[in-house]
Amino acid sequence: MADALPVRDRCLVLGILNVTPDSFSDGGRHRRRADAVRYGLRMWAEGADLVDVGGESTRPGAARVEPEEELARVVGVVEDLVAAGVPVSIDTSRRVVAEAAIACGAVLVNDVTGGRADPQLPRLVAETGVGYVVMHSRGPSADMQRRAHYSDVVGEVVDELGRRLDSVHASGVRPGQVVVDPGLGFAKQARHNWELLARLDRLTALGRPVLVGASRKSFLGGTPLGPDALALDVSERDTASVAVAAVAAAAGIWGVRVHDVRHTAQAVQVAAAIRGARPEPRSVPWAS
Ligand code: PMM
Repeated sequence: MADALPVRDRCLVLGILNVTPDSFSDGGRHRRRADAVRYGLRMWAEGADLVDVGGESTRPGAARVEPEEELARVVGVVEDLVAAGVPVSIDTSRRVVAEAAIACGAVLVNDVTGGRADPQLPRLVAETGVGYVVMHSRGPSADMQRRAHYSDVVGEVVDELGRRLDSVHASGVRPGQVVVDPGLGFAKQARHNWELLARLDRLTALGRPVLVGASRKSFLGGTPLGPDALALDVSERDTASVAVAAVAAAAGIWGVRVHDVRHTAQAVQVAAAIRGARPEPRSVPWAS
């Protein structure tokens, strides 16, 4: 069984497709299967390398939905997108949902709990050989912001991700399957997100591909620019989101998870051109 982590010579773009009534930015927009599929196809046409389908909101304070409800939201959408030739990742922390999505052809599991919520999920990933995003978070979404206390956020996130990696490897997941993600906004205050973005090199030093999800998150709406501080509503954060994607891609990360695929696809190409023009070798530790 070959490990199937998608890799390109530039940062990948994962388009966000939340089939939920309550996600913070696109909740309620794609509740009907046909609408969700149409939107996924649009993102693919705009340059998404993967469409990341999720059926459970993880916004701070969100309550969990029943597994049957999550399944009903996502399975048909994954099925139709795969049938249309779109590479799909499934944003879930439940084995039962991931299993159904993989059976439909999903190639990546995006687990915001990094295997903490359902220990059976890493086992499934090991059995099937699909890619696996291990994201940093602390506790369930319902009360994660209470846990946003760090004396050294970068060091602690790197250590805690390292422990998650040890755990999923103990379940049989192979190193070549794994992507790590600092989990911006998950048990993080605004300044923690900025510090993590400033030290992406510490995350890439884990030796795994890195995914960053900053798109439209609230810390971008209050960018710390002193008297010029932005106070942007969620609908006004796409330019800041594209800026983060460009900077993160230039740092050599594997992928960005975004809402505005069209402009992000251009930004990652710009970053790839800059990286390609550098005199030093471009190799990244996880590709060797
Ligand atoms: N953020 C959200 C949901 N899933 N997955 C990963 N890997 N990284 C993230 O930062 C992340 C995620 C919350 O954002 P959304 O409500 O816009 O989907």
